[in-house]
Amino acid sequence: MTEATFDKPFPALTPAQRYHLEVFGYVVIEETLSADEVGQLLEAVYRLKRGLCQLENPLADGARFNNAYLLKNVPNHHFIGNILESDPAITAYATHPRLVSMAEELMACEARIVEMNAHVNSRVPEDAKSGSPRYRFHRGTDIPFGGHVQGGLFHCNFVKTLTNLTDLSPEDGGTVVIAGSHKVDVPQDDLIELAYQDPSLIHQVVAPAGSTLLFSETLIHATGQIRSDKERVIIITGYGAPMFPYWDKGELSDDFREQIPEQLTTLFHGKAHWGRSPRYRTLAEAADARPFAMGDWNDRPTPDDQ
Ligand SMILES: O=C(O)CCC(=O)C(=O)O
Repeated sequence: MTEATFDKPFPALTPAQRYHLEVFGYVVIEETLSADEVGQLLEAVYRLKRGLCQLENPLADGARFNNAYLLKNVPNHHFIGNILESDPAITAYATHPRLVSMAEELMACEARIVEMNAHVNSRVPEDAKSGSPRYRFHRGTDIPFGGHVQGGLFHCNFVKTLTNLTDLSPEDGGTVVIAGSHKVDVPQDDLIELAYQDPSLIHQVVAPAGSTLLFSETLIHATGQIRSDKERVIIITGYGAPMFPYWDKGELSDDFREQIPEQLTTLFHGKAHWGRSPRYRTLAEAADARPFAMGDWNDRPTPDDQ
């Protein structure tokens, strides 16, 4: 049973995509964004990076540029945090009806945005020399706390939609994950060690620009290793259950808050309540294939408007 606050497809994933997500803890969906939408987001991220790089102190304790700041500021890696209101195209990405619904399907509840950031990174010279890459593997939540199973399907209360804005060939540093680790509750270091012993267990995102990696934050994952000369640009929204806080070291500005339409209240502010508006599907259910574009973030129709 779905209780939508704005019009979104449900289920958002095809049975085969949901099965892939179930088995591996992630699924990559190509063409979630059009070439034009990718272009708008790429420009927005580069504008932010330029603006931030002009600040004397662009880190969290310094000044902000369009409310964003740098979480990492080294020549080959700019990690830009708190970008939710930094550009209308970026806000549109975070509120994209299909992407929000994909997140809700994995969480099994209504979504609240908990973090929003972007990475612009390129090859680290020392990395290119190492034949067997080591990654900064991590999880965002643990399985007993973050996960649950209902109707035979795994769900997690913290998930991400990570979209690459540049093409990713195997040399271009796509996100790496330890396939299936999202529901194997044994010490994380043991899983990491066995994955290094059998690298076929490490799956890497290789996909054209405009593809979205949807994953459970119980899945062990990391930034991949760039071995090409290409810069990688990705944009990420983290979604949590509606009673979760926003944890991106940021506050939405008053000006932005005033523009939030009623049907997006939970998505931006969450809900101070235990009710999570459950969202479950069966594997047999076909995807709701209605087309949804990125559109304007503050002009999302309600289901009744349709
Ligand atoms: O850079 C990446 O591909 C992965 C990002 C990541 O590890 C995260 O968002 O937790």
